[in-house]
Amino acid sequence: MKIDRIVLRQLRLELVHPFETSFGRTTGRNVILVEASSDGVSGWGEVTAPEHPFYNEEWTESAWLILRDYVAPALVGRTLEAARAGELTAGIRGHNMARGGAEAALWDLEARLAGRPLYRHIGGGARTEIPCGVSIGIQESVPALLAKIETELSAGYHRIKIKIKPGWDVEVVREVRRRFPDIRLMADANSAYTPADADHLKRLDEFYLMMLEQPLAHDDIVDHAALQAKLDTPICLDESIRSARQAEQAIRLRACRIMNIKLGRVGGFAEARRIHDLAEQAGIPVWCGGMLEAGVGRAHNVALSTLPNFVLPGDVSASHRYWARDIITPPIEVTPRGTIVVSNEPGFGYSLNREFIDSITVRRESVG
Ligand code: OSB
Ligand code: MG
Repeated sequence: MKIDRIVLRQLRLELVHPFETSFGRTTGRNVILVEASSDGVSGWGEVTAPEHPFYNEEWTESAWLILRDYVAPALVGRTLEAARAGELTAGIRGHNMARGGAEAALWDLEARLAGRPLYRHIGGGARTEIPCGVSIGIQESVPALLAKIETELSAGYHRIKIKIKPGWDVEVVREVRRRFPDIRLMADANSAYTPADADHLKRLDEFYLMMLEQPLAHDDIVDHAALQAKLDTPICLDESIRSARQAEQAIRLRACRIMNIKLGRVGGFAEARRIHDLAEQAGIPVWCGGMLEAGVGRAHNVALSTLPNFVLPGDVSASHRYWARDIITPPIEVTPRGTIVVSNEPGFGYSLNREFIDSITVRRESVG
C-alpha cells in the first residue's frame, strides 16, 4: 500500500479516577492519534507515550516531534507493508512509542484495505474472548484499596494487580492476602527498588503472588536475573523489555519467568510478535500491558491479546474504568465472565467518535 498522508491529532481526556504509581500520579491523558491514509482509506494508531518522561524517556511533546519530523516523513509517499514498516524508522534511537503508534496505524490501515479484522491480520485469533485483569493504583489507605479490589472482583476480573513502592508494599500485600486468600494477585513496582532491597522483596514470597513486575531499574536485566535466582515469586519484566534483542537476553539470563508486552514500548506489532514468539519458544507466558489507553490503543491491545502465548490475563480492561466517554463506539466492555469479546469488524473493530474526537483535539498537523 502507498501511504498518501499521515495526520497527527493530540487529544485531552480526563481520567474518571487519578492513577498513582511509584513514579507519579496521572489525572488525565494527552493522547496522540495517528491517522495514516492510502487510497482514501484511513488506519488509526494511538501513541502510548505518557505525559512525563518518568516511565520511559518519552512524553507527549517528544512523541509529537519525533512523529512529525522523523516518523511520518519516513513513511509518507512510500509503498510498504505493515510488517516491514518498523524497519523504515529503525534508525531512530529509542522513541518506540512514537514509532509504534504509527506502525499500529499502518497495520490497521492494511487490515481495512484487506477488509479483515486487525486481530486476524496480525496472525491472532487463538482466542476470541480475552480474559481481563485490572491494575489498581496506589490508594489513600488499605481499606480504600480493599474496597477497590472488591469492586473489580465483583465485575468479574480474573486477576488483580496492585502497585507497590517502598512504604506501600509488604504490609499492604499482607492485608490484601488476609482479606482475599484465593485471588490471582500480583504487584507492580515500576522500578522503585534496588538490588539492596533483595531481602525485603524476598518477604513477598510468603504471599504466593502470581508475579512481581519490574522491581528494579527500568533498563536493567542483569540485576533482575540475580534477584530472580533469590525469589520464589516469578519476576515479570515490563520497562526493561523494549526489543526482541532484550527479550532474548532476559530469557538467556533467566531474568524473568513472565513477560509483559506493551505495543508502544516495543515499537509496534511486528516487534511485539517477535517477542511473543521468543517467549513462547522459551516456555515463558506473556500478557498485554496497558498505558491508560483511550479506545484506539485499547482495541489494538485486544487484537494483540489474541496471539497464542498471551495466556495470562492482561491489564486490558473496560473503557468506563478510565473514561466518562471513550473515543470509540461502542466503548470496550467487559462481560460478567471478566472477558472482552473480540470484534470481527474490519480493522481494529470499533467506530471512531469523530465529533467527540474533534471536540477534544488540542492540536492537529498533517504530513503529506
Ligand atoms: O507499569 O503497567 C505499568 C500505567 C501507566 C504506566 C505504566 C503502567 C501502568 C499500569 C496501568 O499499570 C495499566 C492500565 O490500566 O492501562
Ligand atoms: Mg508495569
